[in-house]
Amino acid sequence: MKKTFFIADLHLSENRPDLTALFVDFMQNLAPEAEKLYILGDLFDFWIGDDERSELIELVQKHIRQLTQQGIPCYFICGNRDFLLGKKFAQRCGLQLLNDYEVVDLYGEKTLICHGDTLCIDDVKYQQFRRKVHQKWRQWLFLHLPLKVRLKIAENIRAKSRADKQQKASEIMDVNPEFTAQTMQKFGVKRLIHGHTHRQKIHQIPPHFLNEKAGERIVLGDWGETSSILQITAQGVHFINGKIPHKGYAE
Ligand code: LP5
Ligand code: MN
Repeated sequence: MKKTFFIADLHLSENRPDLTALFVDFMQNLAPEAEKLYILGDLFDFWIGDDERSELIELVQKHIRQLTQQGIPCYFICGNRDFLLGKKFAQRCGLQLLNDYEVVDLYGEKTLICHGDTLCIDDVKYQQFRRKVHQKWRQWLFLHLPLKVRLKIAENIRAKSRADKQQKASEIMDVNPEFTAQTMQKFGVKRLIHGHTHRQKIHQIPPHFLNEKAGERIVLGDWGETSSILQITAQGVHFINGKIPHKGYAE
C-alpha cells in the first residue's frame, strides 16, 4: 500500500546521539517503505549556514541521499531553528526545499502543510523576531560572518529564547485557532499538518470554524524517547512512535 511519512522537530544535535540513532533507524528501516517523505522543519536543533560541516551533518545528508537515490522524494519546509538551511545542503542530498506553506494532494485529500510557527500569532515577541530574521539582507549579513561568530550569536538568541519562554503562557505558544482556520480556508483545505508545538495529536475542527465543513488539524510531536512519525495512506492517518532498539514500531 502506498504511504507518505511526515516528521518534524527532531532537533538533531551532537549533544543528543539518542535522537540521531532514532533518525538513522527510521531512515534505514521505515522510510524506504514510503513513496514520499516530508520533513516539516526543525530537523536540526539550530542551523547557522550550509558551510558548517560536521560528522552529524554528513550522516544526516547520507541518509537523506540514500532515500532520494532510491527514488523516494524528500521534501523540507524550514522550521524556526533551521530556517537558514539552504540550497547547498539540499543539493548534496537531493532534498527538495518547499515554501512556508504548501498544499499537497494526499490520496485525494488536499492538505496544507507548514512548520507551525507562523500560526502562533499570539506569541507577538516571537513573530517580531521571526520577521526580522527572515529579512534577506539580515540573513545575507549573518551568513557572511565567520562561523565562530555565527555560533556565538545563535547561542545568545537561544539563551534569550529559553528565558523568554519561561515567561510565556502555554496557550500563547500554541496556534491561534481562528487564524489557523482562516489560513486553511485561504488555501481551500479541510486538513492541515504541522509541527512546532510538539503536542502530537489529531484535532477535529468543528464546522463553524471552517465555513460549515468539519476539518482536521494534525500536529506532529517532537522526538525524544520515541520518534513521532505520521503515516498517511488511502486508508487513513496514524502516528507511529518508534523506539531504539528497533523491535518493530508501536502504533
Ligand atoms: O524553538 P523553541 O521552541 O525553543 O522556541 C521557539 C521560539 N524561539 C526561537 C529561537 C530559536 O529557538 C533559536 C534560533 C537559532 C537560529 C540560529 C540562526 C540565527 C540567524 C539570524 C539570522 C539573521 O525561534 C520562541 C517561541 C517558541 O518557539 C514557541 O512558539 O516562543 O520565541 C522566542 O522565544 C523569541 C523571543 O521571545 C525573542 C527572541 C529575541 C532574540 C533577540 C536576540 C538577542 C541576542 C542577540 C545577540 C547578538
Ligand atoms: Mn519549531
